[in-house]
Amino acid sequence: MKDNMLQFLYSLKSEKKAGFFCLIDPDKQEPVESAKLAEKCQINGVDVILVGGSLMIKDNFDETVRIIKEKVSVPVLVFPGIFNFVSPYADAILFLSMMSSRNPQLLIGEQVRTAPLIKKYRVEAIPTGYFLIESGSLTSVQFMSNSLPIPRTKYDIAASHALAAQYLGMKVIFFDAGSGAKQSVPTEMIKKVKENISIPMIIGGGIRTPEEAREKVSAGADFIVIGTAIEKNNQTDLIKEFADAIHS
Ligand code: 1GP
Repeated sequence: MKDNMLQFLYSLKSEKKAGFFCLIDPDKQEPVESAKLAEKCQINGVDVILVGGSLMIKDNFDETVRIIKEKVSVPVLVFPGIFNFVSPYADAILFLSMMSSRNPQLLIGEQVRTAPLIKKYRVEAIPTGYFLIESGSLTSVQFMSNSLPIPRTKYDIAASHALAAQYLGMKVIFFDAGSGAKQSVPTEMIKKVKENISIPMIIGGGIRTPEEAREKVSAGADFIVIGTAIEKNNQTDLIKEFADAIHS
């Protein structure tokens, strides 16, 4: 499975209505707790575990990925937030360029720093156009990236960015309102973007309920990322409800 993550994501999309990604932030708990959460997610219908965060203060990233990999059989992908990093234990990395930003460090600088490590560890890199969307309040990713999000009512700007990502060769795009966002990516924006591109779209940030997740899938989201809602309300039932809403 290690060499075919992109293919796995494409087939996930064709087998189920959409894929369910759970985001685990190593800064929020000890590695053993992260692994328990990942196991619970897998049992209750999560398709992919993402590991990452905006700060990574605890210096436990590799250990977290390693222990999660021991416990689950679903793919474990690195979602590096804004500062690219990689783990030899991961199945793949979402190799991000933050294309909503005009900060060169996030468009190409971080990638140059990380690329040799990806080669060394032989981790699959999935070229991902990453877009931060205005969410009603200042999120960690916005502050840490020192860049403006795409305004939430400017659908044309969003669609043009997504199309540029596709023409530049990105295999997937990620529209993110930021972790714990007050408002998730607008449903209308997802519709407008999907009309313009043919690559899959990941949607995350501020999705709190299964109903909201279902709405994003109906609008065209191919993959849904849930972090905070699961982390705060670490309940089997809720994870299952999210899985049902996303898959059906
Ligand atoms: C953040 O999209 C992810 O980058 C997940 O967001 O924590 O708000 O679910 P939440």
